[in-house]
Amino acid sequence: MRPPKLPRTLAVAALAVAAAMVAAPAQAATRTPQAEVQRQVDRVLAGHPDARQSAPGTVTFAGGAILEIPEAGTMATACTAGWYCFYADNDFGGRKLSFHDCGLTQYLTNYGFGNQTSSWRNTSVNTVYADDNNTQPPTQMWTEEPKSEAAAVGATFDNRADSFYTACG
Ligand SMILES: [Ca+2]
Repeated sequence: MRPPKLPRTLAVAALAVAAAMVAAPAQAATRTPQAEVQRQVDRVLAGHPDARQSAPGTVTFAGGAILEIPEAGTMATACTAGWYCFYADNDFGGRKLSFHDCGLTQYLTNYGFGNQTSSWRNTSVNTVYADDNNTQPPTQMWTEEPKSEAAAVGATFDNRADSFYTACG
């Protein structure tokens, strides 16, 4: 399979994430759900020196994006008003990655979220265009109109989004 064409900085970030995953220490046989979430948070932080943990299960990145990792069997908190959110699972489940800026292209791959998105919610006035960068040229997939949502992006586009452009509303 052809590797995604990404700027060099993205490739470096992806390598850092991969290295952090390989370097993860052996795990105890049992752990609490909270400890499991913290382990995942630590893994994300290891690959993103500019990021910080802003709450339990929550990482705020230097650019302002926020990743929330819910405990197994639970949902992430609601998508903050005025923001737009990508979810790793259908029905707004799993990890949630939130943004609120507009007028630029951003890469989900910078946040370990490439080929992950299965549902989304846009509570902002902006319009978001999701792309798959694993195709040449990139494939424009779905459009997130202001104040709209999709509990499932559908089989064709599931786990394919790599980047998005946000038009200011
Ligand atoms: Ca997914």
